Amino acid sequence: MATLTVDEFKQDFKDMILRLYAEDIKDSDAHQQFTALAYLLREMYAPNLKETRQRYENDRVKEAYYFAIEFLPGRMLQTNLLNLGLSDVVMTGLLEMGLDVEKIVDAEPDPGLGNGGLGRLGSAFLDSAAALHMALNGNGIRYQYGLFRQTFENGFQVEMPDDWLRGGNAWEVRRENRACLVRFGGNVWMAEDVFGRLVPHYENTTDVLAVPYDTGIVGYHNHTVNTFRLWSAELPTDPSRTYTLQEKQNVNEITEILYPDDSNYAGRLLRLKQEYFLVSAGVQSIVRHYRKHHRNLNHMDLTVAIHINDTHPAMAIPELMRILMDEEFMSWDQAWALTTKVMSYTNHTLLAESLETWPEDMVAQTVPRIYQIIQEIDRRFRAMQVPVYGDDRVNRCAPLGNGTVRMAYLAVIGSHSVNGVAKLHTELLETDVLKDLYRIYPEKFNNKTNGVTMRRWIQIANPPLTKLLDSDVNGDWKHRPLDIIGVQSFANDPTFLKKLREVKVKNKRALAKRIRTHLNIAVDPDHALFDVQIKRLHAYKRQLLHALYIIDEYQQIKAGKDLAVPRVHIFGAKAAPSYYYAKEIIKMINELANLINNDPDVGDQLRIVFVPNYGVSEAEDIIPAADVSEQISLAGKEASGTSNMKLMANGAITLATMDGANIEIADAVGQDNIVIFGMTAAQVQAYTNYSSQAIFDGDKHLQKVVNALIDGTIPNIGREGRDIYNSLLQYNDEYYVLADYESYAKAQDRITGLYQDPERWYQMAAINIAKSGQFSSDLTIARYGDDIWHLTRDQLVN
Ligand code: B1H
Repeated sequence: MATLTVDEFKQDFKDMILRLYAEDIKDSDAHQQFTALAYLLREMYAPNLKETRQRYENDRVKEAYYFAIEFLPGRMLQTNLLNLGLSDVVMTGLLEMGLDVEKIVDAEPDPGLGNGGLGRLGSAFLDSAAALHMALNGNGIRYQYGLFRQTFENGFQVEMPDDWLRGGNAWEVRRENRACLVRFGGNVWMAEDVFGRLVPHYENTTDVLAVPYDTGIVGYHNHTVNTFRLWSAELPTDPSRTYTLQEKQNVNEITEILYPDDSNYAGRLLRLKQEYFLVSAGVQSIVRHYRKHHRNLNHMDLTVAIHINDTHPAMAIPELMRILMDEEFMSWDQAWALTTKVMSYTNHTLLAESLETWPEDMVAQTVPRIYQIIQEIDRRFRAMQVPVYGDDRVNRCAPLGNGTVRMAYLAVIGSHSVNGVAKLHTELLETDVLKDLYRIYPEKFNNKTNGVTMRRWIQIANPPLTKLLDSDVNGDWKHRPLDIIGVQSFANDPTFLKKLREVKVKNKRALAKRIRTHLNIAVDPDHALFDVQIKRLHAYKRQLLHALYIIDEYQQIKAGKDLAVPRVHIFGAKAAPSYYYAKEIIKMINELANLINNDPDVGDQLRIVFVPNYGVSEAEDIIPAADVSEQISLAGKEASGTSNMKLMANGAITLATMDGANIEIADAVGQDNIVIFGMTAAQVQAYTNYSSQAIFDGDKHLQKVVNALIDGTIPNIGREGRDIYNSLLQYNDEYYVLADYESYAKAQDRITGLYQDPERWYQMAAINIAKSGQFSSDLTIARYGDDIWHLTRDQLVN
């Protein structure tokens, strides 16, 4: 923790503005003020960054490297202030100088280097590891453009480039001295060198310079600052060569954009290049670093662990094999033993369409040496396993099949650990998606239920709740997440529940104000229930189910029946630009919003707010104000979910199917404190003769709701309404929306009933907060460290 008085801070800040911009504070703008603050903080933690690195090196501390094609760090100013223990001093100083703190915070670009939960999880893990003194480093891509910025025009999603680096990035340090070369394409053949060793010979390759940019990840109130390294592709600086403009473009495009497809595999050549670029640069720099202190790599597994986050970085396996054999001259067997000890893999999805399979010829042309190694992995896997498990099973799960490289199988075979991200998800991996490999390697499989960092989602996003917990709850919930259980002892204390209600109303008022200013929609924070669904737009997540219920409510009002509780339905969701159906859902919800928000018959009873450009920063505004958390995916489809955890920790009541981590939330809070509906995963699996038409035909009420999509009730959705209607009826409703509708509507009615009894409602909220500790990413990352990577850590958390 840094020590600094308010006056010292004010002086330092003034000096920094002068040094950076040759200006007085009064002439500086919010972005300059943010930048000056960031530089000040960086100066403060830089010594700790250096010392942390040196400590790991000198003490031969085992370090893990989290390889991920995406991260979603969120804004870092408040995180760093909190972790350095400087929030109060700096806030006070800024206020005394008459500066607008909120404007300064908002001036920091929110790096959109990920699509959703997968990227956010990686960033939460880095935050938690630093808090626990765990040596975990991030390794990713420095995309020049992050996930697109979403706006709505006539209700349609419009995508704009996210030029997040335009104003510079105050947190990063470019380290050209640590750059390395990544080789693509060309021809490769094996031939003996002068010592008679078999080594690869390359011709006509395209070499790309990978330049690292490092950002410090500051530990919470400790001295650890870990490294988050992002790689940028540049032309090599070979003075003997000149490059054409086209060549320059080919290189630069590798790290230009993030692919905007969440849970969907596109199979583009450029994406394959991104994956190998990340992996090769990352593994090379790890090996180089290790080599500084070791004569050979024989015992690398004792101090290095590499984690493959989803299959995107799975080529780390053949890449490490390449280096061990081609550059360190290890035998295959020795290299393979080492590689499998170093590597571990997390699977994040059960959806067939998101499992990566690259065409073999594309891999052969793009990374020929890596392809050779994958072929050899495949050959040896078959030779070893066919005699035991037979041709059929081995064919089904070998790394190569149907002319493709099957990345998930490669990742499992090349790792010592494979984990799913919630209990149900891991179970389904074992019994379904990866069952053949589970049969062969049962010992590799384990579960690590996801988590969220309570520093960002409670301490930063929800100061009123933080204050209440600090004043009323015993223990040390900020360091020991499970201590938040202390809230449970107040579950029957009307005074506490009243305070909890005041916290929620305060947050709802703040959100209502933002909605009013930015979207020009009036919502009533004092009476209406805020019903929140925030996540990527995907058919399996079933925003449509939620929307159908809103149509139902609207029809009720139009029929002259008032809602018992006024509702504000809040959506936040980006659709992948190429995901046509998801964009139609957005258009439909926006038109429904337009209709409902402007219909005088509705009065104050119903609102829809579709918050554009949903991301980490928007989540920080919405989550503390949520009453209801919609987690309504078709059971068996959502691997875990993490917004469910953030929302419960902020006292929202979960309305959920038994899917992903919802099941564990239900176990934690008990059936009385969550609202569960719909089919279970087993019921979905067993439901072989589903006919959405039959359900539709048998339910008059449902017919009226669904027909609103096509009967002109909702203006301006001629085509979209018809397409959505057809998806439900003509195409037999792939995600069982109609099958679950009745159960969902009843669950919503239960919510309405519960909300009318505030004491009961806030009792439920209190229990949800009390039980949220187990979903802290501090606990999750401690388990990764203990069970998978074998790292040392702070023992406070258990
Ligand atoms: C999750 C993805 C994902 N699972 C491919 N898979 C991507 C797959 O760019 N791509 O190609 C991007 C993302 N993301 C999510 O991971 C799950 O759907 C959530 O249920 C889970 O909570 C989250 C973190 O484990």
